[in-house]
Amino acid sequence: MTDSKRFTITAALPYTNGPIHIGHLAGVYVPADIYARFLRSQGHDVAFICGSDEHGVPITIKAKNEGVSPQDIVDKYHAIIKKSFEDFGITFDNYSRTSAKIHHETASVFFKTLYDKGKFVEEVTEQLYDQEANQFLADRFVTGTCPKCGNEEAYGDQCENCGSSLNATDLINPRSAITGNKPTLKQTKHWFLPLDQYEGFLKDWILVDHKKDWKPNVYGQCKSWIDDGLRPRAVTRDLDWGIPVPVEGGKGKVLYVWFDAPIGYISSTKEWAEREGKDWESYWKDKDTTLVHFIGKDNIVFHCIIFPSMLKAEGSYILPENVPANEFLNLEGNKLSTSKNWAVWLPEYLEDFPQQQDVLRYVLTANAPESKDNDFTWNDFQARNNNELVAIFGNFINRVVVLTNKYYDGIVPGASSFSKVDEETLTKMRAYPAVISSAIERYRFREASQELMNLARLGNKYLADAEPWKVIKEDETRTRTIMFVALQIASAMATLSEPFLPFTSNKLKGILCHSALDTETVWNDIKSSEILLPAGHRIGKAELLFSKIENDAIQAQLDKLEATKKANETAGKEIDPIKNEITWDDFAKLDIRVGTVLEAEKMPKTKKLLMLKVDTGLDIRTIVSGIAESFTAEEVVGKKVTVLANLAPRTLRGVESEGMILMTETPEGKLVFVNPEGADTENGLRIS
Ligand code: B3M
Ligand code: ZN
Repeated sequence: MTDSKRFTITAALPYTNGPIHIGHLAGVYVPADIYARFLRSQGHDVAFICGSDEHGVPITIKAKNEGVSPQDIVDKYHAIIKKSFEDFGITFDNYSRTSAKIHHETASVFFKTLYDKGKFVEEVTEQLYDQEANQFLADRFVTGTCPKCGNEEAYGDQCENCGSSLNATDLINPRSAITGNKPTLKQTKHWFLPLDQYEGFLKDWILVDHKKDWKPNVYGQCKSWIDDGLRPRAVTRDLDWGIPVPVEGGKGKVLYVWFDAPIGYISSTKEWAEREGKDWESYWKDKDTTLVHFIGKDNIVFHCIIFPSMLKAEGSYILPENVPANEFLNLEGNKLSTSKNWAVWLPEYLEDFPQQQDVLRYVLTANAPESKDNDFTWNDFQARNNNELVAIFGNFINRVVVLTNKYYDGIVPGASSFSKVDEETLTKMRAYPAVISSAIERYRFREASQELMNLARLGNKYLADAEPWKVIKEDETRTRTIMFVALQIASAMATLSEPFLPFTSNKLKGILCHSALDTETVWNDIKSSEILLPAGHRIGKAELLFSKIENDAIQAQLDKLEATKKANETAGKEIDPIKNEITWDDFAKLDIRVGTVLEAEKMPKTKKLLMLKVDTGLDIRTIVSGIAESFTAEEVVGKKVTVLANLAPRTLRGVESEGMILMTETPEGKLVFVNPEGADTENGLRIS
């Protein structure tokens, strides 16, 4: 860890076009919060900065779809997202928004500075245009095939599949997201950031200086872009929602959202500094400040290539020391998707699992997609809660607190001579601050969270082996020493768990009455031979830290996802295209009658076939029907059915089938009888 005077930690600004879900927490915000909390616990000066990303095409598309203004959309979701972060204990020092005046000013000044320094290339180029919608197609207003990876749903500015940053005119087979039309080309002026001119700087800064300390997934993406050759990128757009271009010729144009959004980190810092009476520039321009960006992998190019080039061009800013981007989290084997509602939304999680933010924080950290995409499953969520948080962490604390109250009325007993096991256990406990710190400093939060759980395992094992509930019958003195050691471990857990399990840590500090101690326990106290809970200190009563999650709670979540899947299948289901036209004579050939199923039986060795005896009013005949996966034989006996009576007989599995029962199939694949209305329809009545 650099011995920085201060840290500026940023977390990607979430788009305000919907609530946030577990993927956002796992990918960006929980690791960023762990890091910021840890740095504060070490006494560092930290500015943990974020805010809503309120410009960009997705917001205008959503506003258009809902018939409201973009400001209405951003106001709604800015509040929802801000509350979610508060609910989950994400401790931003400031959470701003890019529609704020301070951001418009900051971004405009930033653009103007680069403009006045001649850092942009002004160029009239042909851009994609939708004649019918009468507008240019930028970013998500256009989709097409990515020229790099073939993803057919790439956007005009970025391919989410391979992370490439694109110019809209790069897309193969572009289609307007507004009308679906094939775009035309139309001339328009934009200002380009000539990234090619920063190749040398980026090669040195990333490929040399940060070869060793940036995560391989981040370094690898940057290397492939730089090796592919960087091209000028337009940093303005022909749009009306965003920050107006503040120079001559900028009318009707706004700053590209990915030009303005990273500057949002700076404006949010300014807003915070003004409120707190601090100097914002020390957090962005002082060489003693360490800047770290927490993002998802789809934002790497913007945070490692484009924004640093902007900062370099402006000339007075520091550059990020690290950009520990995470990969993606999937949900039950499928990609998280806002549009498909395939997500666990944070507000809904809290409705279903009230007060259990730490369970989700822990599971998302323990399974974080730090080096590769990872899968969130509700079964794993239940297992980690029940087998680790309840059975190890919570169980140890509960036993220590219950026994201390039972044996000593809640007073920490004095220890006499430590046994070898006592000494070894305390030595192992004192090693955990360094072990956990080292993992956090290397952005290995999964590893760090498991080391915290190992500390709980140490306590659990120590108590299970020492068996104070037995020793107390013969040796009062020994029992006091055992409980003294166990209480020291409980106190260490209260302190070291804070970055990962803030709500639990707070509750545990309350149970142990940490506030009644002369000084707050800090990580260094645990390392040294400091006594964390001195003899005579009174702790509080036992309270459960975690509760078992039962199967029905998990099944309810799985059922919810199943319903979402079915809804998507229905929504996504194309209506079968109409068949070729037929003549009246063609139709007149069909003889369709009302019938009744008299008997039914499953045909042997088949999954789909039922053999039916049907009274058609003309006769009683055998009809073989492929409905066995939707109906049992019992279910169909006595049913009125619609029969195509003059269909040529066919032999199916050795049985001659005369005619066809008319059915339809629901989007979920269930067959349904197509039956004439009215219960008194006689067999044999003709349907025409
Ligand atoms: N709004 C988040 C995303 O791409 C994007 C991050 C901006 S950070 C400056 O999902
Ligand atoms: Zn691609």
